[in-house]
Amino acid sequence: MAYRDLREWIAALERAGELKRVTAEVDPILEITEITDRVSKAGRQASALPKMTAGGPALLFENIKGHPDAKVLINQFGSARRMNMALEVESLDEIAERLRQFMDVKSPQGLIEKIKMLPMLADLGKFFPKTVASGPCKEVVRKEKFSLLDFPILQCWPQDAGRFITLPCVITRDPKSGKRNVGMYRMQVYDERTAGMHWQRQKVGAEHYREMLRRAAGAKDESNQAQASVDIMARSSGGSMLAEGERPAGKMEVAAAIGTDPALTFSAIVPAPPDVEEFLIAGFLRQAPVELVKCETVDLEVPAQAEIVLEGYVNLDELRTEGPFGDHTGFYSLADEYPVFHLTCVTHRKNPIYATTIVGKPPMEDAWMGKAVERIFLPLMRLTIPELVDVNLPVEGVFHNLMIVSIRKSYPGQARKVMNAIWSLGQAMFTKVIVVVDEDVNVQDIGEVTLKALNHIDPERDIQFTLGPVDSLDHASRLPNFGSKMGIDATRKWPSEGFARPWPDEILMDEETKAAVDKKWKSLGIE
Ligand SMILES: Cc1cc2nc3c(=O)[nH]c(=O)nc-3n(C[C@H](O)[C@H](O)[C@H](O)COP(=O)(O)O)c2cc1C
Ligand SMILES: [Mn+2]
Repeated sequence: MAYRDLREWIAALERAGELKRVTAEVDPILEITEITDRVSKAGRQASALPKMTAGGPALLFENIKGHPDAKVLINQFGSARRMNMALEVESLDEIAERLRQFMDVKSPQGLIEKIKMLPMLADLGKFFPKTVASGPCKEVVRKEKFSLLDFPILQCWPQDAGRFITLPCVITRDPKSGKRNVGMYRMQVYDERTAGMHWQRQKVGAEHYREMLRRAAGAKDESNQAQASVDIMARSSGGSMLAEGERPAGKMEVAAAIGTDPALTFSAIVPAPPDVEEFLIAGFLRQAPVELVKCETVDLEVPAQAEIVLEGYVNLDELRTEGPFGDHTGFYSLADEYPVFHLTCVTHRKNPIYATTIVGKPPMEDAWMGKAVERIFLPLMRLTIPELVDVNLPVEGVFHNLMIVSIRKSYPGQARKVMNAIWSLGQAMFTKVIVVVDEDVNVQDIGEVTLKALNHIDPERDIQFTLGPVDSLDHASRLPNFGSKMGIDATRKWPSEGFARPWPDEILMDEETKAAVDKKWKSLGIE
C-alpha cells in the first residue's frame, strides 16, 4: 500500500527502527548539517556502494532553535534499506523489472493474450494523477500573513550564501503542451517572500521559463518570433543572461511542495524525458494515483497531502545572484545568476513537518537516491543502448563525473558508439568520464574495473575526447555549462579495430587443481 503522505512514511520508518527522534535543541544554522553528516557517514568503510550497508537512520528533529513548534525531517532516503522502503520494494531491480515489462508489451495475438493484458491496463489507470477538491495541504491557508522565515530552513555549510530549501518539488507548466513538470531545484531564501530559483539551464523548469521568454519576446515582434527566440537563447545562455532592459517583461507561475510522500519526492529528481509528467512517474512508483489540488493564487496543481506548499511566480525580467552553496560535488558551487521566486501564498498542514536534505562530500542522502536512479534507469538506457550489460555510477564520481558501463561488444568501434549514445541520453549528457568495459568485467567492483580497464588501454589510442554541455556544478570546465568530456574504451581490442598483437588470456587456475587444494586445505594447517 502506497504511503499516503509524509506522515505515514515517517510512521513506517519508525516502526522499522529506521528513524531517530531528536528532542535536544539543535540549530538549523550549520548544526543540523554537522549532525546529519556524521550520521550519513556512519559505518562507512569501503567505497563500494551499493554493497555498503552504512548510512545511519533518518532523523526527525523536534526541537529547533528559533522555531519552537517546528519539526525537521532529514536523511529519509539515506540508506539502501530506506530507499527500498520508500519505493516499497525488496530490491530496486523489481522496479526496473516492472518498467521492463511495460516496455515489453507487444500487440496481443488473439483473445487470450488480450485478456492477459487487462490487469496491466487496469494498473495503468492507477498511475494517472487525479485532481481532488481539497486536501490536508490546505489545513492552513495564508494569503496575507506569510513568510519563508516561518520555516526552519537550514543554512547547510559555513560559506553558503544563506538558508536554502533543499528538498522542494518545484512545479511548473509547459506553456506549449500544458504538461506539468516536477523538478527538485534548490531555493535560496533571500528574505520573507523571495527565493532563488535554481533550475539549471538544461533542466525542464528552465526550458519552461525560456519558452515563456520566447513568447514574451515574440509578442513584441510576432513577424520574427524565430529570430527573437534565437537572439534570446544565444544571449541568455552561459553565466550572464540578457542585460538589464533587454529582457521582456512577464511572469511565470511556480509552486513548490515540501514534504510529500517518498515516491513523489523521489520522482522530482528522476531524469525523466521532459515530456513525461513526474506525477505519472510517482503514480507508477507508488502504484496509486497522486492526488492534486488547485493552488490558491496561481494556475497550478500541487500534491494534496504536501506538508507545505509555496505558491508564487518568477519575473521574466529579473535575475539575481544565487549561491555559493556547498554542493554534492564536495565543493561549493559558484554563485551565478538565476530567476527569483516571489511568494504569493503559503498553504500548509497543521504543525507542518519541514522535509529537507543536505548535500556535501559523498556519501550523503542523495547518494542513495542516485543509486536508485542508476538501477531504475538501466532498462530505459537499454532501449537506446541494447548492448548495455550493467552500469555503475560510483558515489565519489558525484553522478556526473564518472560512469562505468559494461557492454556486449559485437562490432568494431562499438565502445565509442556507446559513449556517444550516453552523451546524448538526457541528463547522462553531463557525464565527464565514461569507462566502457567488456561484459566479463563486473562494473560494481571498482578493483576489478581498475585492474582490467587500465591493463586494456593504450591511452592515446583509446581515449575519446568530445566537447559539449557539462553540469552547471562543474567548476573546472573552461566555461560554465560548456566543456570537454572523455570516454575510455577499455574493451578488449580486436584485429578489426587495427589491433594486430596477440591478446593474453586472463590468469585463472584450472578446476582440477582447485578441487584438489580444496580437499587438502584443512590438512595444510594454514588456517
Ligand atoms: C537533493 C537534490 C538537490 C538538487 N538540486 C538541484 C538544483 O538546485 N538545481 C537543479 O537544476 N537540479 C538539482 N537537482 C537535480 C534535479 O532534481 C534533477 O536533475 C531532476 O531530474 C530535474 O528534473 P527535470 O528533468 O524535470 O528538470 C537536485 C537533486 C537532488 C537529489
Ligand atoms: Mn521533468
